[in-house]
Amino acid sequence: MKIDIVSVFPEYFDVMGLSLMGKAQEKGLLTITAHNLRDWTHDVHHSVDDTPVGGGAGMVMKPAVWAECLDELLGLEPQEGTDAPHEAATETVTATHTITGKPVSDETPADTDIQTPVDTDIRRVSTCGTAGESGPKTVENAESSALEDSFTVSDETPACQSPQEHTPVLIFPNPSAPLFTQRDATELSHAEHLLFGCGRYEGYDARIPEYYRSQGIDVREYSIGDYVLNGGEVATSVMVEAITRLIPGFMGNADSIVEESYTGANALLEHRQYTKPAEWRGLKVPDVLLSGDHGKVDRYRRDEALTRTDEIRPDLIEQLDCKSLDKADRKT
Ligand code: 6GU
Repeated sequence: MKIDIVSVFPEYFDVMGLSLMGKAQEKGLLTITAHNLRDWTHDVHHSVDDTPVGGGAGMVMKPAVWAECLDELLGLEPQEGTDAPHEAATETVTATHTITGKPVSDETPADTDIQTPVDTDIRRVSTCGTAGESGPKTVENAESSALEDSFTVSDETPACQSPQEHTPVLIFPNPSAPLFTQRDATELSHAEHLLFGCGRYEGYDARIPEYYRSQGIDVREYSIGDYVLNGGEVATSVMVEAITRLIPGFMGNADSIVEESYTGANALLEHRQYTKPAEWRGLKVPDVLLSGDHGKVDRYRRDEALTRTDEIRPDLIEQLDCKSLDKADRKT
């Protein structure tokens, strides 16, 4: 899977080189590239926002800058003349960087990022190599190795489809959009290319998603919860993590994601977990979990999941499909 993220703070995504997400990139299952939206501006101030039409507080992100960026990353023809005319940028700003499992400073001179020209075509960018590779790793290389890997782990992947044949899914985090759920994460984990556009300030011009939808692109807008964040970066990180952990081969232990506990009509909160010792600071692990009787353990855990869900998230109980309940469940 290839993930492009556009933001005015691409450094937010440096952490994606860590832990399982970093390992997945080293394995070639995943390529994440964070781009600086300001690389597509042409004025000396690299401005990306303007005052809201109709008045009101704050600033709104301008459609023209986004469009130049998204046209390029989506592989669409640039629309000459429809956007504000531009002079060539003279200043170099923070450049695109591919995030790998290794800190950039380990293997690449610190100023490599900053020297990338503004008009860089990301599909040709070579940035830092990953451990065990001799040459620099291009996005294209990473992508083809991702494809090879996914053939070995999943027979659902159709053969002989070039990546260009897959239009990307364009995702805009937006606190006023429908909630992002496990169901969305599962669906998007099958995509080959995701492009996230992180808004800041009071948001982005509403015509941006509208335009790309009109061009036949699969455009999604999602909120991650009922609270307000400063911008789409943290929401994007949340969605990327929820999606990528479902990629076949991503998790060391495949069992950990079999449950898919928030998906569909069987969505229940998980039962609580314990490890050893059986008694700690006077608090005991429930006896049944020590009994060695798997049937009883399963029943106990299922009851606990049902009771806890009823207490904490009654909305999930209401959505439950009655057919997914057995006789013993109904007693609980
Ligand atoms: Cl997607 N963006 C922002 N700015 N705030 C949020 C959100 C998104 N989801 C919940 N709060």
